[in-house]
Amino acid sequence: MKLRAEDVLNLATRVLSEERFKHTLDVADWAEKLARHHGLDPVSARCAGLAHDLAKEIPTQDQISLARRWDLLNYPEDEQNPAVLHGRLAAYWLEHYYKVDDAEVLAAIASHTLGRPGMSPLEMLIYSADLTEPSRDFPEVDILRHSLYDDLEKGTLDCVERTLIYLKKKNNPIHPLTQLTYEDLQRRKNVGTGSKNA
Ligand code: DGI
Ligand code: FE
Ligand code: FE
Repeated sequence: MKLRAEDVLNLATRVLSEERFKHTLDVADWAEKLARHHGLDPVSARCAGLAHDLAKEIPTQDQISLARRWDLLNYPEDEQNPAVLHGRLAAYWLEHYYKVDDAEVLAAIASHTLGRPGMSPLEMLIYSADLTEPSRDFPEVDILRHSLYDDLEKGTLDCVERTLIYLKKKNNPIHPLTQLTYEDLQRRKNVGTGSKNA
C-alpha cells in the first residue's frame, strides 16, 4: 500500500506533540517544494516528510526495546545514542503495521537522522529538509537552503558536514553512519557520478 498524505497526517496528529507536529508540517512543506524544484515526486516527499518523526516521542527505553525486538540495532552506537533510532522505528512500523510498501519513502524515513552511503535523491531530500526546514534557526541555515536548491547532492553534503562540525563542537560522538554518509557524498562529488540533482 502507498502511504497517503491524509493518513499520515492523521497519525501524526495522534502521536506527536503540538511542537513536533509543527516541525513535521514544516519539513513536509519544504521537502515538497524542494522535490518540485528538483523534479522529484512531490507526493512521496510530502508523505516522507509527514512520517519522518512519527516515532520520535516514544519513550527512549521503549524505542530501544522495539528496536531490539524488530532487529533494528545495527551498531553498538545505536544503543549508546537511542535518539538515532526513531527513523528506523517509524519506517518499520509503517511497513509492518500499516502495510506500506513504498520502499523509497520507507528508506527516506529510516535514514533521515544519519543518512547512509548510497542515498537516493528522496533520502537526501528528507535528511536535508529536516535540518533546514523554515523553523530551524542557526547561522549557516540559509546558506544550506540555497545550496540544496542549487544542487541536492552538494547541498546534502554541506548538511552532513554541518552536522559533523556541530557534533564535534558539542563533543558528541559521531555515529559511524554519519561518517560513512559524509565520505560517500564526498566521493560522489569528486568522481562526479550521477546528474547534478540526483
Ligand atoms: O528528529 P529531529 O530532531 O527532527 O532531527 P534528527 O532526526 O536529525 O535527530 C537529531 C538527533 O540525532 C539529535 O539528537 C542528534 C542526533 N544525531 C544525528 N546524527 C548523530 C547524532 N548524534 C550523534 N551522537 N552522532 C551522530 O552522528
Ligand atoms: Fe528525526
Ligand atoms: Fe525531524
